[in-house]
Amino acid sequence: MTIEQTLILIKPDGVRRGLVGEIIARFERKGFKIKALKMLKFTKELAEKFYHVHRGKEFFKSLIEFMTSGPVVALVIESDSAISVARNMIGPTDGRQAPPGTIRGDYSLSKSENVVHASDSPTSAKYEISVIFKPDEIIEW
Ligand code: FUP
Repeated sequence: MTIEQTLILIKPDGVRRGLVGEIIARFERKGFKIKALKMLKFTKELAEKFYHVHRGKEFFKSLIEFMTSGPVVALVIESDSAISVARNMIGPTDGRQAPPGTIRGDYSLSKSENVVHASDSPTSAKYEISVIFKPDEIIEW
């Protein structure tokens, strides 16, 4: 058993479309513990820091514009193997290819506006959590 924490973002399209409750409910029902939760609006600087691994790629500018286009909801969730479990629940990047039953498969028809983010490795989870949350915002319970 490996207890992990991972960072979930409900992206601006998910917030605009009123999917916040639906998406949080899926993670809760699965059994994750919510350890931190907040709504925020990404600045350009924060979005570029969060997605620094994609700097230089052809989609980087549109990704930053999209991620700063409205509020997001960020969560730290915890479970055994949280990182891979959450990745399987969100599905592949492109909502057109994501299988039904995954969040992207059920709610997105796009590779860029794909409703939700989940960290893809222990290294990125640690980094992404630290970009969005201060240590004292993660609640022990
Ligand atoms: P994912 O880990 O599934 O969120 O996907 P990536 O880390 O590869 O990409 C991060 C985000 O960049 C995606 F969620 C959407 C955006 N993106 C595009 O807009 N176009 C692409 O071709 C690839 C990614």
